[in-house]
Amino acid sequence: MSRLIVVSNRVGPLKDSGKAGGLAVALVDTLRQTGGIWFGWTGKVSEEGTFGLLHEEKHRKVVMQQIDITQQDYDEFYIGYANRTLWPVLHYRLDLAEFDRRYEEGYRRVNERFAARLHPSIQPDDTIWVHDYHFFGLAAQLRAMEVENPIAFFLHIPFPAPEILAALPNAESLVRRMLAYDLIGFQTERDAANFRRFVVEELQGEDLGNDRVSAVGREVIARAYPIGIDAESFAQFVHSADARRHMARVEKLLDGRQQIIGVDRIDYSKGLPERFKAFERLLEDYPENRGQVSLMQVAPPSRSEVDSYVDIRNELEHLTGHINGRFADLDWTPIRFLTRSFNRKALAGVYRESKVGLVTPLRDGMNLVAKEYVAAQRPEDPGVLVLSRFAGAAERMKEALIVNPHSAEEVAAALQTALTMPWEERRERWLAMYERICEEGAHEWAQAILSDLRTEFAAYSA
Ligand code: ADQ
Repeated sequence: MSRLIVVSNRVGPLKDSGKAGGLAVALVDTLRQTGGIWFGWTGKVSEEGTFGLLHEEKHRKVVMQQIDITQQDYDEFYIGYANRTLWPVLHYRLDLAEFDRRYEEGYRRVNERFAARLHPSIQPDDTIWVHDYHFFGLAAQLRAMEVENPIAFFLHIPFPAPEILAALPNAESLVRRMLAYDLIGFQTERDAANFRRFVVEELQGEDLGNDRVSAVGREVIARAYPIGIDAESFAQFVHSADARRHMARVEKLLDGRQQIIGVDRIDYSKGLPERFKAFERLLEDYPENRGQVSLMQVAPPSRSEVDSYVDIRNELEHLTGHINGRFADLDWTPIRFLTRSFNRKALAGVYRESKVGLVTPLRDGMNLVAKEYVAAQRPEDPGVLVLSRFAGAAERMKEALIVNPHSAEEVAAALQTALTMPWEERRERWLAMYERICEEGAHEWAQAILSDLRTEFAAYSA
């Protein structure tokens, strides 16, 4: 099998420190099978930027290569185009999107520079796999440098309907450049279909069937590959000392009451204010839960350089104060809002002690918290997942209680159903989801993409 090169904005860690997410572990394992390179940004800003030192670290057949970017790249490419333009547009939030020519130019410049720095490491037989919205243009830049290797792309976030994407001033040229990839993977069938529709409708391309489209002299596969987690390992975390310590703390805190858990980065796509209001609605519409059920929301801040992220944190603090002020009692706090992160083992313990997993993004590529919550449950007494229909995860987790996160009334009713669900039904729903997430794990996901890419490419070049 040919050597693999993975490119993503942030890389690693190469060694499983217990902090690495399932995705990082799956990618490192995949890289180890063939040997390879994981290429990306150091996370640091320096004067030389992409012209500076190539930081290299090797561990068991995998080389991690990273470069800095300049302050200007950081402002225009990372904070600018990636987080202020693409992230909101791809999450259907045109109201929050900022369009600025400098961001667009910064994005193109950084894609070009990353391609130029990666180029000397590429050998003729390598397979290349690029990740996420930071690098839509990377393959086009590599092709311009006469790289003919098979190149796959995977988009971790949604790909919106063409009617939404068309609002992006350079949408057509962005998608045209994406056609330089050989295979483009999406989280859901809907995302893949949106992409194919864009190619047909906006680029006058052709739908060739079997997830293929052609336009501008290129033919690509645009197919859904829903990302998974290593569910069995995550389930094992609950037996760790860290998990047990956290379970004991939560148990003591709850003292026989029930807990609903939410775990998300603070991000407007995650529907957090709507979630808090739905919990308030639960206490209004079903007063028997007052004093009995609390919501724990674990939400570490992210992207604080972007105003809308600061606004949402302020709004959440305000809502927590309002709801707690309205309902709290001597020995019961309705909402616990924790702006910190936990290691993955501790998190598994917190999920397990929570009767309901509440995952209500307004839009989400997949949402791995939904899968982690299911993996961490007690088989003999599982909790219930309440899941937004707008999370990619909802496409294959139909046994969750599926809700419209914009309706406080509907989410409150689903929470009440979850809190009172009989054991047989809880167990049946949980088992169906658990079995499926075990079958559709992170390794299977990576293998499916790479095997389709290699098969296609072999057929094409024969
Ligand atoms: P994210 O938007 O980051 O990922 P998600 O899929 O939920 O969303 O993954 C978040 C991860 O961070 C989970 O593994 C979760 O456990 C962890 N996490 C969140 N808060 C935490 C905390 N306080 N402490 C510890 N860990 C925490 C993007 C896309 C998603 C897509 C993933 C993977 O937006 O839609 O599912 O990539 O493709």
